[in-house]
Amino acid sequence: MNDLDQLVQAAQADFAAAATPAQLEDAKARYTGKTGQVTELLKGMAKLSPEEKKTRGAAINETKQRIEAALTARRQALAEAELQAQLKAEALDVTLPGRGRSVGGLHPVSRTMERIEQIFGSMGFDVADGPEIETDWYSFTALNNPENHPARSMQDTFYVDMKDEAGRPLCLRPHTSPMQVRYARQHAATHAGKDPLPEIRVIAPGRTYRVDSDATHSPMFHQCEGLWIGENVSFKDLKAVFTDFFRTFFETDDLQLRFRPSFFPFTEPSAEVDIAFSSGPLKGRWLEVAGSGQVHPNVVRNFGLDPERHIGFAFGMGPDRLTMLRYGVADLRLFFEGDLRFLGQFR
Ligand code: 2NL
Repeated sequence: MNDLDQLVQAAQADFAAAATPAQLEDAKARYTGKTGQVTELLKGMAKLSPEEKKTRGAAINETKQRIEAALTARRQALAEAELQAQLKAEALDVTLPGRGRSVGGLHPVSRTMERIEQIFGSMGFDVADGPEIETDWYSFTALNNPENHPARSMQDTFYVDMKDEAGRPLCLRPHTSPMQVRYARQHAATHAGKDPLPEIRVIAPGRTYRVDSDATHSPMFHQCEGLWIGENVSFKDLKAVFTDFFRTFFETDDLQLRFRPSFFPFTEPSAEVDIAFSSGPLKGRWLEVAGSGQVHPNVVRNFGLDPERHIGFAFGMGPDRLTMLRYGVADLRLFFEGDLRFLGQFR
């Protein structure tokens, strides 16, 4: 084997040993670079005779071509290997089943809220909405709660670390009544001097907060209160509204209603409202579904109205409990845990 064949073989071995494109380019420089071995051989031809130059030159050029062919082959092999490695690293398993995209749905309590708004809306009730952080006056005082009433205590009501403009305490509203007081006062101011005063017919659905937590009480729960004030609104209207509401809500006419005397500071007289189904799993059981009563004269006064002329009724019901009854759910906490295995059943 002559020196040129040896040089080709050495280059092939060197190129084969290069594991990366950078190493390969280093190896290339040792042969065909400025000071590479092939370049040196070409420089060495200067001292040869013209005859020798011809044969030696041709041989060196052929050697250079073989080395460059080996280089090209190795470059392609390295590029191919790199591509394969990348394809392997970034491989997608197209046989994996997709994650799927399921359709969301309304929370069962939201469904109840929408139903309540729709049914009362059909009876001419407006829907009021307002702040969840309320003043002591709107939460308790306006509603005829005595100064020392236990509902005002920190054992029952969540107070926040802020005060209103007058430096009075602020709390998370323990019922949605404050909204109705705001609505009624606004109504009285807007229609001041009108005779007769247009009726107030409004419901206030929303989140409410109390210090209480067990299977039937959540510190955050929902309430829907209602208010109807006019010049001739009585308990018989309340009974008609409730009968209509509950029969529509539960989609049955096989439903009885009864009022049980009760006490609330903001109504006088007051009554609990019970319903009983005459068929189905709850057949014959009296279920407490709302509190109600004729709005107390002091509260009417706090609306900015004259209790001698403007009378009516108010009520409060629990949409969470109505949802439990409608769907047969035994534990209230399920509604607020966010478990899709539970919530997905109401779509
Ligand atoms: C209950 C009791 C009730 C009211 C709420 C009310 C609101 C105003 C004036 C007078 Cl602005 N009353 N609301 C009246 C009676 C009962 O709720 O057991 N709720 C679940």
